Parts: sequence; structure tokens; C-alpha cells
Amino acid sequence: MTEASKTYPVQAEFAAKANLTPEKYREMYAASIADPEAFWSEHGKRLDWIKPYTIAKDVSWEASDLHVKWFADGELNVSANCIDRHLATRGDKPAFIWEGDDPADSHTVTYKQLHGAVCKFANVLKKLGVKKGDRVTIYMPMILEATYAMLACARIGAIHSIVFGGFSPEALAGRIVDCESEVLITADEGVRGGRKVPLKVNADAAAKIAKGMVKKMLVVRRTGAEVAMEEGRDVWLDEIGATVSADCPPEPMKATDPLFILYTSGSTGKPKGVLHGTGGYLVWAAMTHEYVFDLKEDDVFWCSADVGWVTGHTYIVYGPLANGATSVLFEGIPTYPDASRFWQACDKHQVTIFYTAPTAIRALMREGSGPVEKASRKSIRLLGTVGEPINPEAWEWYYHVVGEARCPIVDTWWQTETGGTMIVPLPGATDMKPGAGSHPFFGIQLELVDAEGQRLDGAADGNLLVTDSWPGQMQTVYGDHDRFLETYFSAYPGKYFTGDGCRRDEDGFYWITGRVDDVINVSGHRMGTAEVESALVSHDAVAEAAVVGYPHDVKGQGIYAYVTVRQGVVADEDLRRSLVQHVRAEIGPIASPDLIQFAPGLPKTRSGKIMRRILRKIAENEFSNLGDTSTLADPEVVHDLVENRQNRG
Ligand code: 6R9
Repeated sequence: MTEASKTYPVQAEFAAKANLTPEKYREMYAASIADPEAFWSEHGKRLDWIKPYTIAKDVSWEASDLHVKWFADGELNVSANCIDRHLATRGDKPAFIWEGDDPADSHTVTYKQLHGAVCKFANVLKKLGVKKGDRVTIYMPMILEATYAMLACARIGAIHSIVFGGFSPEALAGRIVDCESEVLITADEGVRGGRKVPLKVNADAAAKIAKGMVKKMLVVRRTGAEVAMEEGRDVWLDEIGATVSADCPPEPMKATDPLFILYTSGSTGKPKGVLHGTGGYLVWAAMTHEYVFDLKEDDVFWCSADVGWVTGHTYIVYGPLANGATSVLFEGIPTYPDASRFWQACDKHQVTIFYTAPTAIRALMREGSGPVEKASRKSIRLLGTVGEPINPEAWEWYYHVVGEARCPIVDTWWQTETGGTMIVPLPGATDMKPGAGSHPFFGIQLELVDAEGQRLDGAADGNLLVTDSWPGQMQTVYGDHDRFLETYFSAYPGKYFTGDGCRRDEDGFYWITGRVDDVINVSGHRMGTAEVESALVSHDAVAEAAVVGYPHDVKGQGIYAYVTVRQGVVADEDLRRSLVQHVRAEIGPIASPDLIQFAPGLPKTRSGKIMRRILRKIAENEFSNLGDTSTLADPEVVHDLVENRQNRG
């Protein structure tokens, strides 16, 4: 048996109290596939409906009639489901525990307090002129007001679009313009790892690039830094907040009305605005949160993602709150003030379920077990990971060192597009194999196909498809329904193509092997190679650029850029630094190339197509087997690329 196929049964002590058993999982899964309409009609009832639905699933993936409508004739309000309906029974229960960047800084908000804060925030938005259906961009640090802003939008039926606070003004502006968002919510500054992030300065720069699109900017005071306020456009939340009431009835929304847009990278072109609806998304967020994390009433749940990513949307805010759970919101980073931070905070707040990304686990693993053992971690009973494949070494460390072999690990595979978890070893229901996504969640039907689209049965390795809809499925690409069809349903008509490769082993466990398109996964963040390339070629010195991923110890994948400079330009260290700076300014620090190779030419076919396969191999330091190079226009180019490769690890 190889290390990678080791199997761990769920611990008996955990299994005895788990919400699921192997039998119950099998039974529910079978029911969800045999009659999706009946299954989801039943499980949709977990929400409070203003007007009950009569149909659960109204979906077509046919090119001529592509539509995704769950609970189509029902009406509900997401903020009422996340807040109001808990007030009678959980009014004094903490909804959020905020853990500041500074370990001395933390704050609890009960459901009752959350209700007041969100209603006020909603009235502020109304006062700024925001109406149902309007897009509101949120560019915020990890502070409570970010969650109030989301829930306030949901309360009045506005569509939020959160842009991760690490994105540059250029990237922020692109997203504001794409969805024509006239209101931008930001803070004076953010704080991460002891350092200030100039959010308002960036927001001002973005508003300028967006040329008059931003009509109102709502600014939250976080650090108290002196920032410029533009007369007539900018308002402080605390000032305008003092003028509005804390009474704001929730707007009845159709289940298919949009809840949020979240931009994500694809293999081509600009990031696309993934649009999620109201009813289906919330059912999926709540149900996956409950089953994936074996949720109990007194759990303290901590998802360490940023609200700027889908994981933060679904598992910091919507899933936990829809379930009336207590959710931790962390402003800082895992290594500040030191590498014990996560575990110290788990002790401090008695966290019972902890959910993070493999890249964080690998970074902490480097520091050894000392920082982990400084904390007791006794409160933790379940661990989770998300964002990229977890290598078995990191899994074992997480399991044995962090979880002391007491806690199951749920490795959750999903995407911005899927709204919530799709493949997971449900705790109590299945054994665990380190690195395996394992089994489909209720309602999820998977298929593996080869490049020609032939279905692969039994143990096999292929492209991962989903063959039928689920409530959390995105509805469309905002403003571009054709791109929705083209991106997900054109490679294998009538089926959803995930963009991931996957292996099914002899026991029927699914193992995600990574992206098979031109998307790379850097520290769990999705990055389109085309985006980085277009940032590079917008630099004066660059004639041509090609970007690929390569294996990176901590980040999972690093960004490797091949750059051909213009005639007369000196390709030296200064230029390297300038290119990195340029990409940071165009997209943000997460897109910084790790390695840049100056290349006099790129390998191209006679028809002028860059042969990425060769570039990937060289970046992986695997140049001994470059495959067929006979179609290259100039085979000499490859020799130079290999000679001057940057990854010799
Ligand atoms: C939730 C999220 C989606 C892509 C996805 C896949 C990778 C996410 C994973 C995983 C292996 C896991 N991915 N979770 N790969 N195992 N548990 O990350 O959404 O940012 O849209 O990224 O991330 O490649 O296609 P998103």
C-alpha cells in the first residue's frame, strides 16, 4: 500500500456522536439522485419562506435554453433567514466572534446585536439611494462591518460584489465597471499582520480609473487614519449611521433574484462575474455547512478564509448564520504575531470546528510542531481544508499534530461557481484517505471523461464533469449569459465542466488532481495565466509573455513567467523588479510572478500558437522529456529556454 492510499477510519468517539452514519449518507444520497424534486422540495424547507415554492428544480443545461432556477416560485429574504428567524431562540447567542489582527483585540456580536447593526446599515444604503437590484461593491478588511454590508444588501435586495482587499485599484475598477456599481463600501485602512493596507487610497484610485461610475463611497473607520474625503461623494459610516433608524423590514425576494456577484478567474479573458441567486444558494450553503461540518448547536465554527473569496461568503457568513451558528471572523494572518496564532485563537474562543487552506497548513508545518503545542486545542473536534489539493504530508501533519489524531479532516472540493461543497468525506459517513476529496455531497452526480468526452467507468483518471444541477449552482455570468454557456457547457454539451482533473480509485474515492485549463492555483487563489500575461505585456519593456504554473512548496503552485523584451531593452534584475511591481499594480500582490525567465523567443507552432506544454515542463524542471517538438517553428528556442531555466529545484 502506498503512503497516499492509506485509510483512516473515523474515530469511534467522533462517529458515536456524528450527525451522519455510512447508512444514512447512502440512503440520503440515493434519495437525492432518485428523485431530486422530492428531495430538494423537502430540504428547501430548512429555510423560512415568505411565499413557499411549489417547484424545487427548474433547470435546463441545453444550449438553446440554458437556465438555472431553483425554488423558482418561492419568495424569501436571506438576511431574515440569517438573522431575524433566530431572534426568538438565539437572540443572545454570539453570531460572530471577531478576532482582530492584534491578539488583544476581540469582540462578540449576538444575533440581536447583529440584527440592529444590519438594519441600520441597510437604512444607510437606502439613504445613499441604493435600490433593489442595484450593485454595491464591497472592498473591505476582515471587520464586522464587511458582514453587515453583505447582509444589509441582502436585506434590501441589492446585489453585492465583494472585491478582495488585496486587489489593486486597477483590478477593483475593472470589477466596478463590469457590473456598473455606483456605490463602493470601503474602510480608511485595513490591518493585517501588523501592517496597514491603504484601502481608501486604493478605492479613490479605482474610482478615478472607473471614470465617474462611483457615485457614493461609504467609508468605515477602522484605524482612524487621516484620509481624503470627496465632498458630495464620500460619507463616513459612523456619521450617516447616526442619522438612520434601526428598523428595516426585509425585502421579499424571488428565490431566483440575484444575491451576489463574485469575480473569478478563468482560462481566458477578464475575470467573470459569477452570479448566485437567493433561494438555491442559501439552501446549499446552509445544508452543506450543517452536514460537512457535523454542526451542533453549541459549536464555535472558524473558517479562516477572507470574505473576498467564495469560501468566506458561504462558510463565514451565509451558511453559519442560516444555521444559527457562531462564526469566527479573523482579521489577521496565521503567522502574526507568531506561528501559534491560529491555535492560540482556537483556545481563546474555544473553537470546535476549524477550516483553513492547505497553503496555510504547509506554511505552518515548516515552523514545526512547537507553535502548535503551545496551545491546548482541546476544544477542536473537526478540521477542514479547502482551496486546492492537499498533499498527503500536509494532511498527515494536520491530522496528527494539529488534531492529535482525534479529529476527522473534511477535505472539501468546490468552486466559486458551485456555491458550496460538492465532494467531501462527510464526517461519520466515510473513511478518510489523506488527499482524497472522497465522495459526492447529496444531489451531486459526477462523471469522469477522457479528452474526447468518452465516459470512463471504474477506477480512472479524467476530466471532472457534473451531470445534473444542484441548488448552489451559479445562475449565469453577470451580463454575459453566452459566456456562461461557453465556459461550462460547451466542451461537453449538456454537462457542467469543472475545469479540474480527477481520479477515481478502486474504492470509488475521488481525488482532485488540479486544473486542466489555463488556470493556476496560487496559495488557494485562482489565477488565470492570461490575466498575468496581459498585465506583463502592458509593461513598456515587454514584447511577449507566457505564464504557467510550477510546483511550489508552500503556495501549491507558483507563477512562472517567460518574457520576451522589446528591441533595445536591457533584461536585467532591475527590469525583473519593475515587472513584478507592474503586475502587483495591475492585479495585486497575489499575482506577482515568483520566477521570471527572459527568453529571446517562445516555442511556437508554425501557425504561431505558443506551445504551453513545453513551457510547463521547463518550469517544472522536467525538461528531459519535452515530448514532440517537431511541430515547432524554431526548435532552437527550446534549447535556450532549458539552458536559462529559473527553477532548478
Ligand atoms: C472554494 C474554492 C476552485 C478551484 C477548483 C479546484 C481547487 C478547491 C479543492 C480544490 C482540490 C480541494 N480546489 N478546493 N482542489 N481539493 N479540496 O476554492 O473556490 O476559488 O473558485 O477555486 O480550486 O481546482 O476548481 P475557487
